[in-house]
Amino acid sequence: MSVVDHIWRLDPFYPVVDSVDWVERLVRQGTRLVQLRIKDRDDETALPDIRAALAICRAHGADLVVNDYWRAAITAGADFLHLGQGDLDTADLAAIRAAGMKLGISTHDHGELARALACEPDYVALGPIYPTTLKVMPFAPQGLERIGEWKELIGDLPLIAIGGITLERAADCLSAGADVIAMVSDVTRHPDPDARIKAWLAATRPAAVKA
Ligand code: 3NM
Repeated sequence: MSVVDHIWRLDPFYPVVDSVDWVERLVRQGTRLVQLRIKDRDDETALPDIRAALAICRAHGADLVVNDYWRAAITAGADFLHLGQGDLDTADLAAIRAAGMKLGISTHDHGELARALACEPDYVALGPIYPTTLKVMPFAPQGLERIGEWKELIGDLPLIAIGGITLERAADCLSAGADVIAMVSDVTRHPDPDARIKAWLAATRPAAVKA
């Protein structure tokens, strides 16, 4: 698959959620790209949820990205995997590639970017762009300029921006060079998540067409 195909395939609205219920709620409304980020399980206990989320996404024509649990992702036949830098210590990249999965990797500084690029990922995530309340982070907010710098460094690889991004901040991140906006709380902790999902979808359609 060429880089252009990647850009076409990755939707600019990329919510990250921790349950199959959230995946279903999102894709039923038209979300095209969603990450299942389940915490504190192992491959065996995560597998049923990964299978269920994958089936729901496929039924709705959406792409599911599995965070971590690469063995379960291979077993389930997932198409996309996301790994953090810590996950890279133990992941078998050759097995992941042999399974035909596309790979996204989190980065927070130049050293992590170099390590990620050496893995020949299919996308690179940069965070946290703004302060995030969701995850304890040893990294200061990157800011918008860093998005542009990362985009120059990674060239045509899709760049995912994450961390403290709200719908109101999304346009700035896209203008700065991000191809895709990932978020957790702006959707899942919103007082009216369904309305927020609709608003995100409406706001990101032009970006999807433009890409
Ligand atoms: N990864 P919210 S920031 C899961 O910087 C995650 O790699 C990050 O949550 C990174 O949209 C983050 O609520 C949390 O700020 C994003």
